[in-house]
Amino acid sequence: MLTVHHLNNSRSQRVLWLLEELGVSYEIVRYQRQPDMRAPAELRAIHPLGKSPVITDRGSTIAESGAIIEYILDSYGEGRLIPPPKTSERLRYTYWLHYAEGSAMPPLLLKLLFTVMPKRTPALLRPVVRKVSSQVLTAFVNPQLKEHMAFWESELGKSQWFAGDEFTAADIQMSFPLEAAAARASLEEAHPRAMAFLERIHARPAYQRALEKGGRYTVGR
Ligand SMILES: N[C@@H](CCC(=O)N[C@@H](CS)C(=O)NCC(=O)O)C(=O)O
Repeated sequence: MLTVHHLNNSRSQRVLWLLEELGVSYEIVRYQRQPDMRAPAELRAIHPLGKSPVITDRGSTIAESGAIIEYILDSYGEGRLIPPPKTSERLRYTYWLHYAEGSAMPPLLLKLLFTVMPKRTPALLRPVVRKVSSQVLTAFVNPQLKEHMAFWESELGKSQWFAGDEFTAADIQMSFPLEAAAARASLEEAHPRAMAFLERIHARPAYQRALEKGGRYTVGR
């Protein structure tokens, strides 16, 4: 049976959600984040980078959210949640599937790191680290996030889902950047379509079932 190696409160929530949308049976092996938020060492026994999500199925180990989504849809999708090939929707789908981790997440991760860093610095060094972090955020990270969020807002004005009028796995992949932006980049300010997207996905029964299976998920809530 397909196994999801699930790190609590992480991107592997998306994989649970996809499997729930498709009605595929799966089992969960759970891993708990350490106090420093890193994954425990046991996850490295499954994949050398020790990141989540990772799945194992039919003798293969597959890491990286986008690759996992492709594998699951190829193996179990029967054409669901992906637009037909050679359509403009399929092109948009492929774009968002890659963009989510390739372009949207890096500035969101920088935002998290430079926000948290001063809090975790010894008191003596904290004023310097706070100043540097604040400069990086102001000059580099926040302007980029602003552009990305405006881009999502504009794209969601063309259709209610990222690849077109139909809900697809690209929306599942894009959920994490939007949820992260709502949690740490003030997405709620002046991005009503993006916030409505989040409301729509959170109302889906499969999203709710995945939450029950995956446990506490503070990025999404
Ligand atoms: N681009 C990768 C990112 C994987 C990733 O960074 N996962 C985080 C969880 S959201 C993780 O495993 N963090 C724990 C750690 O780095 O130790 C993907 O989408 O699968």
